[in-house]
Amino acid sequence: MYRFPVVSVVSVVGLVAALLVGIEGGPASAAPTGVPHIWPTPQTVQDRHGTVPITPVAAVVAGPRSDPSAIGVVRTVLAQAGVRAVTVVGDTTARPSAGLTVYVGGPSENAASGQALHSIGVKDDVGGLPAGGYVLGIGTTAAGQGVAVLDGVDATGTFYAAQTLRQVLVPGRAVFPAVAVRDWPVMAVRGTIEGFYGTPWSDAARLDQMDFYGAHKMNAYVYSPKDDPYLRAQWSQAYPADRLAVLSTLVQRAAANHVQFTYAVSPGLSGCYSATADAQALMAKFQSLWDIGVRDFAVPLDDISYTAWNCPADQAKFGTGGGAAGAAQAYLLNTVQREFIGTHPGAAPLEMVPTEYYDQADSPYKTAIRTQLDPGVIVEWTGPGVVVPTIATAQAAAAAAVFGHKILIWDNYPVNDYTTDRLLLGPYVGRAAGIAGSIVGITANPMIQPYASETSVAGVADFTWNPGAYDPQASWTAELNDLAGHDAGARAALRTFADLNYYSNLDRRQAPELSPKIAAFWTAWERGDSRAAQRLGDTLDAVAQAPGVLRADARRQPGATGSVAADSAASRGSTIDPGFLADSAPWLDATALWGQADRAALRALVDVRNGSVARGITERQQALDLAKQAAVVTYHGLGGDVAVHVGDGVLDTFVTNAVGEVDRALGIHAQRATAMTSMSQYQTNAPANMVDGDLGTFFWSNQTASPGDYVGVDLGQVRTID
Ligand code: LTM
Repeated sequence: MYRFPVVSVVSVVGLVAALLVGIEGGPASAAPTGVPHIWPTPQTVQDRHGTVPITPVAAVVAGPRSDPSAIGVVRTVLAQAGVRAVTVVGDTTARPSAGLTVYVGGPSENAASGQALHSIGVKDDVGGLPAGGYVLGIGTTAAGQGVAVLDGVDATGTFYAAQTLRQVLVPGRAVFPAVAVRDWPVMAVRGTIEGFYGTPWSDAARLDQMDFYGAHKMNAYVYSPKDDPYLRAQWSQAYPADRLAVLSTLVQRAAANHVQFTYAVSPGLSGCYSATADAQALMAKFQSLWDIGVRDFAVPLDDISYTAWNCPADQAKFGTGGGAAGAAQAYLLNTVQREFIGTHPGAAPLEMVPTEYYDQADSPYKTAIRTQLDPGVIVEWTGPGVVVPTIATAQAAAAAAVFGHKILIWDNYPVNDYTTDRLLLGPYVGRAAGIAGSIVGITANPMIQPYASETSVAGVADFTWNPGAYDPQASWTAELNDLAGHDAGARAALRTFADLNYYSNLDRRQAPELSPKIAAFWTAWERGDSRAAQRLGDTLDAVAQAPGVLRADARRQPGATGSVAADSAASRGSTIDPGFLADSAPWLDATALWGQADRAALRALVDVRNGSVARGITERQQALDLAKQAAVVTYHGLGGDVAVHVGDGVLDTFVTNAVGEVDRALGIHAQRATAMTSMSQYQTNAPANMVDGDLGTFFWSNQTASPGDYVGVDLGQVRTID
């Protein structure tokens, strides 16, 4: 019997089966299947019309430097497709002549992949692609053998080719489409910055996020939680050994997913820019992280004062004002650049967050950064404001000019530390594709809730990879479906929930899918259309039941946690991620209550119109009681307790309007007034307090008013006010 040189475990039975299956399997089917959509959208996809069977026994051809994570993903994909045994063979030895063969690695990893691409008629033109680029070829050789080639320009590219292979698996069939994908990222840096105030993510959640980033071809994670004392308040203190050990596991997991783990330390609260000792302390901290494998470093200097120095020596050396602050920061960072980055081969360019991190108007501070900071340092910028609805091409270009350095956007979406009453689940929108020409990339600041952030962070992944092809709604839908798992009911429930948590500074619409249905109901209701209530009733039932559907879906997979092994980044679960449910718990609770409140209000309307007055009055009261409960569901965070908002302005307004309508029908002139606002609520100081007749309560917003915001009261009729 012919023996394959075996790199990893293989059974002799498996080898025999591989040959037999290959012979019996015959050539690829010619039936065109189309290629499943790949996220992020690749630069080029050539559908080669046909399928390649995934045989029960398959071979992986790997060179000595083939990316182990890519091999892990390939193994998982093959197992999902029903492959029972995988033989791993070397790239310079004889290869199997039958059965599906997957070549892992481009020219720098695998000597055989170029010829393998040639054998299926796909051009080997990975050379010249940017870092992370790859060619994925899947086809059938002249001899009828199925071949897939993961040809990365570097190991990261090969890993991304594996992620694409995962996505082109034709659902429910043990076949790959015949396809040639030539793909690369447009932006070099694509990721997140854990840079918010509030409860930092757990380490378990961080591990899961690394897998999520790898699966979405994101390559950057900046460790910068504001409430980790070792980053700001105690920035100069060394980590205890146990904490360093945990950070080390994060760094390794990041590396396995081809994510650069950036360590960011912020000395601005107490540091003295001119003091050699402080610069040494900063570099000693970096060294401790270097020793556990970190190669990317940042110094965020946001949210500190630059009018008050921490030591008199700084005033003496630099003077006062913004220009002096910029000069002082440049002085410290230039030391770090020269004495740490410059002396550590393999270190990535230093990143910094300026104290004026937003807008693109020139100032003495920005001038100092532009003219005095080492040109190799990358400057982070949040856009024309701190949390911005849009970033235009010209604005990014102006920022690059005014800061005079490479710009990395720190995008404050979906971060919710300034509005902890909300989950921001809407799509990532408002960034012009043209900004790619002026920036090195984007790191998005996510929510305090890591898993719930994924709905929009996936949009950041898609946008940064291929901004020209980015379709926010399509990307959002794909991610919601991925997050929900396979069940159609869970997918519908998750979409309903996300719609109710859509509002953000990027898009101030709330519940854009539910709102028009309610508006259509009122129009039909006023016309006397008797089916209107039935239609809306089904919709509101779906709202009320969505949390239960999602929670039941997660229970279908007992023992599932968010935590997965590095190579299982290849696949999301078949059910909704339990981490998402834990993150969303108060908002799910509120959704169920609001859904029931709206449903009761609708029933009251119908019963009163149909003459079942007693029942209608009971339902009216139920609606009000449920709404009251829904309005006080609380999120407990580091900053205190806040009543959560879900579908606000839509679900609550429906109860108010429906009860008002019932009251009018019953001849009750309660002179009810309705409160309304576009602004977020601080703690339990709800808009309804404006009209509750109690002068001791009030509406209080934690949001800075911007043009277009409103706070108002609809009296419902002309009334004298006192
Ligand atoms: O945006 C920056 C650079 N700094 C802070 C963040 O830490 C914070 O999470 C966001 C949102 O509140 N705003 C900031 O100013």
